[in-house]
Amino acid sequence: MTITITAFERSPDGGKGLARDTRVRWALEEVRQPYEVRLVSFAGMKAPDHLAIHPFGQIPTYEEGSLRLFETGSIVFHLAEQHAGLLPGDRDARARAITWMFAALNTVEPPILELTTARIFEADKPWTRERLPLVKDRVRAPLDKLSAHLGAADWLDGAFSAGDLLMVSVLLRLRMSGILDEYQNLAAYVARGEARPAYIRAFAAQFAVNASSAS
Ligand code: GTB
Repeated sequence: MTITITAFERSPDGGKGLARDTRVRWALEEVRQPYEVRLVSFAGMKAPDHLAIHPFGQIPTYEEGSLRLFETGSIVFHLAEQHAGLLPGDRDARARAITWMFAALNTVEPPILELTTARIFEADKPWTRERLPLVKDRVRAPLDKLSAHLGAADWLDGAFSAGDLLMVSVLLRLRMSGILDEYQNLAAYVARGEARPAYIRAFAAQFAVNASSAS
C-alpha cells in the first residue's frame, strides 16, 4: 500500500533537516518502506482538506490506505510496530525503547522548542536578552541527565531504536545554539545518528525538495 507523507513546500530552514518530516522520512528509511511526499504550502496546511488529516494544520502527516495519522511520535511508533528495525523483540526492551520515545518528545524537546522560540521568534523583544540564559539552563537540565545516562554507550538502551531516532532528531535542533557541543558524548551520539545510511537518505530527500524550491 502506498505511503504518503506531507512536508513543507518550502521549509523555513532551507533544507537543514530541522522540519519534522525529516524524522518520519528517517523512520521510513530505517524500515525500508518506499514513500511519496505531498508538498504543502503554509496556506495549504490551514485548508479544509489538510485539516481533515491534521486537525492542527501542520506537517508532517502520514497516509497509508484509509489510515491517516499526524504527530511524528505516533507516526514513528506506527512504523516501528509494523516493521522490523526500530523496536526490539524482547517485551521489556521494547517498553524501554518506547519510554525513550516519550522522553525525547515530552522531556527533552519542550525546552528546546522554547529556546528556538526565544532565539528566533522573540529575538526582537526587549526582555529576550535577560530571559535567554534561563531558557538555556532549562535546556541543559535534562541534557545533564541524558548525558550521564548515555555515558560511553552508542545508543540509549542497547541497539539503535525508535527512541534514539527521536532523541537524535530532537537534539539536532540544538546544534546552532552551541549547547550540544557542551556535551561531548551527546554531540557524538547525534553524529552517530546522522551517519546512519537511513538518515543520510532521509536528509538528502528533504534537501532535494528545498534545493529545487529555492531555484
Ligand atoms: N507535535 C507535532 C509533531 O511532532 O508532529 C508538531 C508538528 C509541527 O510543529 N510542525 C511544524 C508545522 O507544521 C513543522 S516542523 N508548522 C507550521 C504551522 O504550525 O503552521 C516545525 C519547524 C518549522 C521550521 C523549522 N525550521 O525552520 O528550522 C524547524 C521546525
